[in-house]
Amino acid sequence: MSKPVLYIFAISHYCEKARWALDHFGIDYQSRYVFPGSNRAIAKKLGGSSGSLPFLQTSGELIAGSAAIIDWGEANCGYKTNSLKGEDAQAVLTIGKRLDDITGVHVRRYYYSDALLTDPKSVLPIFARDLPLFSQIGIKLAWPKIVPLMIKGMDLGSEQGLASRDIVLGELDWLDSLLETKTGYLSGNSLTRADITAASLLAPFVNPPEHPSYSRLKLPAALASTVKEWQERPILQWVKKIYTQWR
Ligand SMILES: N[C@@H](CCC(=O)N[C@@H](CS)C(=O)NCC(=O)O)C(=O)O
Repeated sequence: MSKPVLYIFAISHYCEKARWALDHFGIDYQSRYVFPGSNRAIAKKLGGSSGSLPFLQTSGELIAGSAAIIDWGEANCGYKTNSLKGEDAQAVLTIGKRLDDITGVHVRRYYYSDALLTDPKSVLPIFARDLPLFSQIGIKLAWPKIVPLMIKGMDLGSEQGLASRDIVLGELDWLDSLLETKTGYLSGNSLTRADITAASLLAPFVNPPEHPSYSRLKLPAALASTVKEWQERPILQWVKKIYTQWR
């Protein structure tokens, strides 16, 4: 069987979540970095209905979305000891769903609302770095056209950025409270998919050295200064620790 192919954007925290889980499961796969905007055409060509990244092409199917990729990894890794289901699988899934639907969306909108409006060039290197050479030139030329499409697609703006920041703050409070059980994990006594999800989706605020792509992530000044004030929060300290221990 040929290796599964994971289609990703280097900057995407959802892509990091799927990649980390596949690494954790010990699955031998190939990463393919995607030119922004071409993801939908690629998905369509491969028979997928959603073009959002990440998606995973296996020998039999196209698996769309980080949560479904983790389900697939869990079913196909063959090592019971690597399971990310946790002792209370339903509680783990419930935490993961909120992280995916709320936390991750607003971390992204908060970041891009500042970065793409005030300093769009700062976002380019991380998208460009891993593309084939020809596409690296192409993305530099196309960037002025890609930026407004991203702004529209994600409903970015200064008001939206502030609204997302407030939502993120509520999410950090919630996550701080989940850590109060002192097991070192968000649910139960072992690493679960909820931990990988939380750490990946908050990684832009922590920039852990173990992250495969964030050496290129540069936060705009205003966002960087807010995020600096948050660094001592239990959940951000925990993200650092989880990356060091598990990534
Ligand atoms: N909940 C989804 C979110 C995926 C998502 O929003 N992907 C973004 C990148 S962070 C994307 O591909 N956006 C471009 C598009 O949808 O065309 C998951 O966990 O996979």
